[in-house]
Amino acid sequence: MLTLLTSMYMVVRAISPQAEPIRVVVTGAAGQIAYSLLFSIAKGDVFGKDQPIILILLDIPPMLPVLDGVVMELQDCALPLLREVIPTDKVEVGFKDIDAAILVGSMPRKEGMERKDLLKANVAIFKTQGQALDKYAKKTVKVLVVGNPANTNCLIASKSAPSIPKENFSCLTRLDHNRACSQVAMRCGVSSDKVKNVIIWGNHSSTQYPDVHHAKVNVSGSEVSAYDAVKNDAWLRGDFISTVQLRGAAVIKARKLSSAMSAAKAICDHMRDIWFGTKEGEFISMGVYAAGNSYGIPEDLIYSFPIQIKNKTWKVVDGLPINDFSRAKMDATAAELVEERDTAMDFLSQ
Ligand code: NAX
Repeated sequence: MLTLLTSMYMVVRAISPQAEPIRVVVTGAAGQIAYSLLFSIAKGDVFGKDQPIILILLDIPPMLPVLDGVVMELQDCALPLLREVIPTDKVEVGFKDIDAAILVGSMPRKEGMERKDLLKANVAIFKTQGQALDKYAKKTVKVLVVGNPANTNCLIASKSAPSIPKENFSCLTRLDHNRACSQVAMRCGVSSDKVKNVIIWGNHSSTQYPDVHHAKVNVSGSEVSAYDAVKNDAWLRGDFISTVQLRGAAVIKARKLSSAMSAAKAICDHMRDIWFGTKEGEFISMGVYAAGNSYGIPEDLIYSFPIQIKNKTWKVVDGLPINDFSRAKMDATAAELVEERDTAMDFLSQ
């Protein structure tokens, strides 16, 4: 009976018209990450190869002429899934009926700018965008915050959108996760897909804690712990951690521009996992709402945890043993987030 139903479903699917388009907004759409990202989204790498898309590109008014150029290029790609591209500087247009929001645009740190002033400017941006999500987006919208400080910006957006479940908001630490996978893979002389279950704990900042105590590496067909595969505990507890923590700064130093290609790839990985789920037995890292019941992390933060996703719903992978070395680092990054949140909340209430 089940086989019959499955084959009937496949026939209906084969002859039915393509799915309704979904509406996806990317903010900061005239910027460098978006330039690497939009093509992948529009060609089906994130939401599926048979999912038509309406792309909405949101940026600030001075960037509208640049957005026109991006629109022309997307049109010139002649991508069958791309049904419409809408450039705008208005949140009421940008967030109308959207299914997914990728919030890349934020206020960059300018020369001589204090950390507090940067936070203040970003609270204003993410409050406005959160309110617009609340008012105009579908209640099922999945929101990914990339613009820095990503964790706190995500928290502010979520607090400003009380009608959308907190669980629908997440922030990007997948780039850090991918960096950690790649470092271990290169060290072991294997491809990066042979490394799984690394964890980025905490803030997307230099206090983040890249942890491989639960990671596995497939070496010549057999799975071993990352510590056994690397065979160099000093490196794993020292240079490995600082390399991942400071990778963004190293890219800026070399390229004179911040990570864009790798950030775009990580955004695609993150959103695709939300849409289609994580692989069986594997977990990834993303910043999610901490409810105060996982690993002793204080509540009301957006904190990066090991995460599994099924049916567009994430859960923290709980119960992993944590040693003293890890505990101290997980707490240090949480403390930074608490301080950032408290400062941001002062600005939010002003
Ligand atoms: P760009 O400066 O190239 O682009 C940012 C774009 O955002 C600009 O076009 C700007 O006009 C726009 N923007 C500013 N305020 C806006 C607003 N209120 N509404 C809509 N658009 C607005 O920066 P890019 O290299 O693309 O980086 C974007 C953000 O990603 C930065 O905040 C950066 O720090 C952050 N990153 C976060 C990462 C993460 O892992 N969470 C990694 C990569 C990246 O560093």
